[in-house]
Amino acid sequence: MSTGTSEAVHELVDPSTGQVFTTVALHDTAATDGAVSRAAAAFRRWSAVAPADRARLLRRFADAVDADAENLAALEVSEAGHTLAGARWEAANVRDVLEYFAGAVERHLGDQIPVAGGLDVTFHEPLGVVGVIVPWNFPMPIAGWSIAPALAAGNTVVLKPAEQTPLTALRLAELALQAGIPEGVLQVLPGRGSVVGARLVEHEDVRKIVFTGSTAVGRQVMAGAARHVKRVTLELGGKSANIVFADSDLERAAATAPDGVFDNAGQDCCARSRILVQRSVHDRFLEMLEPAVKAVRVADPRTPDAQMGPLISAAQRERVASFLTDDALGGAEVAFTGTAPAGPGFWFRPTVVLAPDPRVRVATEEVFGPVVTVTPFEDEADAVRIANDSRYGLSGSIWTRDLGRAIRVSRAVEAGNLSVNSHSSVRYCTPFGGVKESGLGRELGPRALDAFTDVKNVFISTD
Ligand code: TXE
Repeated sequence: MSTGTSEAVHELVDPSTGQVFTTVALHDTAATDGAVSRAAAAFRRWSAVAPADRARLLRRFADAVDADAENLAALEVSEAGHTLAGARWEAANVRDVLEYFAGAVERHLGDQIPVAGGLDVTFHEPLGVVGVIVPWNFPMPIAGWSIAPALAAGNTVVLKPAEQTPLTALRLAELALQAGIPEGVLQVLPGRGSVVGARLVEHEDVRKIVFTGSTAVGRQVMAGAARHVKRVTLELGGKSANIVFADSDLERAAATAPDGVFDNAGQDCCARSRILVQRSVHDRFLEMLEPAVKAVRVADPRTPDAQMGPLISAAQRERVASFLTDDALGGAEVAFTGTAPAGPGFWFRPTVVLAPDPRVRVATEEVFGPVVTVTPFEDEADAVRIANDSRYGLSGSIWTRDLGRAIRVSRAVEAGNLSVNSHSSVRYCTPFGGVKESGLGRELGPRALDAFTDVKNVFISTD
């Protein structure tokens, strides 16, 4: 739980109503230092707990999350504007990730290396206090993706949620305590990025930072972490391509393209926000895309059939709209839009932009809203060239029935996570992360524990 002195009281706004629904105390640097010392003290005890016992506690934590799933989902809907269906999936994802890493830690084996004159073995040592800085777009699962492997490996965590969305993380910390995870092992500290976040980055006793957020802040985090040679994992922005070849199941590609980009109102680092379509099927694809976009149910996220909710804030809505002015479009044009409620709340209509020139701003910068560009390409080489002409490299999709092409293009596109004939990017058991300015390191999957441990080599002489 959060403890320590508070800097200010911060109002939380429900994005679907625009109304303040509760307040939260923001912490200051002194409170951050206090939390780090408690985490450092707790680390000495927690790292000494046998992996099997840590795993048992994490499974109990997973059960507590499961039992509280409806409440967690409701909090996510209120603070982040997620659809109820999406928020339920997120609570289940946190449960799954806790169970997965409870299982993984006992299989995180060291090596025994053949050497002369003795025995050489390696150990995976926990790092110490891990600072986790979480954004507002998927606050609950992103918290879980660090908490689970960090704690499983024997680290302690101080987590700073985004200013807009602290509630699910605070609840997770309560559930951890209820499950028997000792005090100080997981602390959640709501606060400003420039205060609590920056302090975690600069604090000597924080041995690793996991940061998810904008590339601009990610760069500062990496620079700040360098001072103490702190380990970093960075999950940053994206501008992912959805490449549709003429030989694909075009109907399916068009029907699913809205899911690939409008999930969470496009506030998704994996959003396939650039559709690249082979020129020979470009017009036919657009004809099929239009009804699919118009059918997206943008509605009160608490209604069971809502497929897309509001944007996180009025500021985000302004930011998204700023990409669609004539000046910003620079020759690109809005082809059609879906529908959205009139308000109150921070609604935005799913919007499709024709961008024959892929270098215009709306087709190169991360919009982080329900806006997708459509650009034609000539052939495979052209598709790969346009897809890779980006400073980002997080995810992407490739639609084709030609297996050889699927493999060739998957190898050629510069991204950490690609899907063929699908838009799925995230599974707790597979690695996730970006290349280029989309980030550094991988979360989730079978090797994630490596990122929360250092290898120690020990040589034991037999002489
Ligand atoms: O992100 P920030 P913002 C992108 C997306 C979005 C834009 C801005 O394009 O429109 O970033 O979003 C904390 N030291 N993504 O402004 O500022 C902050 O408090 C340490 C993509 O919300 O990067 C929050 O907890 N921490 C992304 C977290 O960093 C600092 C998800 C992210 O905030 C800090 C979010 C500092 N100096 C935004 N300043 C994705 N990869 O999905 C801020 N923070």
